[in-house]
Amino acid sequence: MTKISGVTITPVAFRDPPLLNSNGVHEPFALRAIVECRTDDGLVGLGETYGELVHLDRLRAVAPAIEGLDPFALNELHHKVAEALGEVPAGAPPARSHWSRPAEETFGAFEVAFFDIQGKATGRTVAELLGGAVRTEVPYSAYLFYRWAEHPADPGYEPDDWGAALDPADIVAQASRMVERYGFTSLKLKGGVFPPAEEVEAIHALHTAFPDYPLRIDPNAAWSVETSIAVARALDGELEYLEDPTDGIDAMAAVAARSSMPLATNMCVVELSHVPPAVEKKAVGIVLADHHYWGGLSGSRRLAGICETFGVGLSMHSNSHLGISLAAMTHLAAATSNLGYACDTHRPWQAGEDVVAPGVLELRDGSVAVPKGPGLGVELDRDALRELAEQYERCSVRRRDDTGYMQRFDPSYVRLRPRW
Ligand code: GKR
Ligand code: MG
Repeated sequence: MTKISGVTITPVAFRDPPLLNSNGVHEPFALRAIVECRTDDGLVGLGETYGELVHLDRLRAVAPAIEGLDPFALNELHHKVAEALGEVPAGAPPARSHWSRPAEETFGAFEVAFFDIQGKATGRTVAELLGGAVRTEVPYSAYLFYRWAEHPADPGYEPDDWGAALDPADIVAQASRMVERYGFTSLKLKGGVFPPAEEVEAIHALHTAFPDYPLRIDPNAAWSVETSIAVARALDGELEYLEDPTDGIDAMAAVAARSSMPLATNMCVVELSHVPPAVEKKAVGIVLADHHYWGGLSGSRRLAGICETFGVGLSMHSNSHLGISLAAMTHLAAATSNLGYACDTHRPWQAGEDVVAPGVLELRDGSVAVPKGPGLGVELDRDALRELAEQYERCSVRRRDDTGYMQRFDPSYVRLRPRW
């Protein structure tokens, strides 16, 4: 029987543009951890997750504990992760009822690598292992950001050619370029950056320029209940959904009760215990799945089933990521029939750096074709992995800190929730 014989965790850094959000601005480098699980018969399974030190420590604490495991034994993997993170006493019977978010995150990174091995061992794609693809192409949404043209304090850092986006006309220009280059057919604006009236104008401008496109805005809870209701009124008839206008299930429920469009979230429903109150209070119409924190692909499938049961819609969240994550997201979305919305992805902001070999995962007509090779269907580019690992060693970022980075340029900046 195939067994896990070794695990390598490699932190990497890739260039990230100065994208603005309600917490501040993206630093020049985004961090990821690349997980490689090797088997005694020569297979390598890939996973990718957050690269901050706290995550690396957890991955490294778990890595020795999973050696010897059968890569098909996902329940045992659950248990080993919880044991290694001190969430269940060693030797206690396996259970997964009340896992913490850190445990779900750590499990998710290894679970994707295990699925990759399973696929390579059986000649099946991950989508097939998840029950079979119900779509061959997975639609993604253009993720529009207000942004600066370049990182102000990094003279050696070559800026990308997207330029600044600071007003509605810039956002329409950014959307046009995204649509032209990648064929996106739905648009999401990261809000919570400028006063709500300006962001409402940006959505009006997008609606005028792209009248048939589903539009979303996500201010990451930068608005009060009153502001959220006013924005929802101003955008009546223009939004596919309004994502996390305000903070917490109760506040979201108050907004939902007085808004015409559904509310979506990747903030107030992020673990199982949040689902019952959110459903009971009718706080959200759509939950964004994310295998990085919903307990991997199997945990996300469980979430999909719960959403289906309660008539809640399902979309997919993204953070800055590389190709292993995009492959996992694509297989998951392909095999999840009730995923009814174009998924989020930060892919266009990635400036061409990746740890997977090019050729698969191209964004065409707004979609990524499900990779056909076994497992995730992507190949690790070892030279690129080494380069991005060296870039990690050279760069000073060790923890994402959008607020601290913004304060370097605007010392008066404070993180406020709600801000308006
Ligand atoms: O990349 O700035 C960003 C986003 O704001 C990200 O951190 C969010 O987690 O995209 C995410 C979201 O939908 O909230
Ligand atoms: Mg969001």
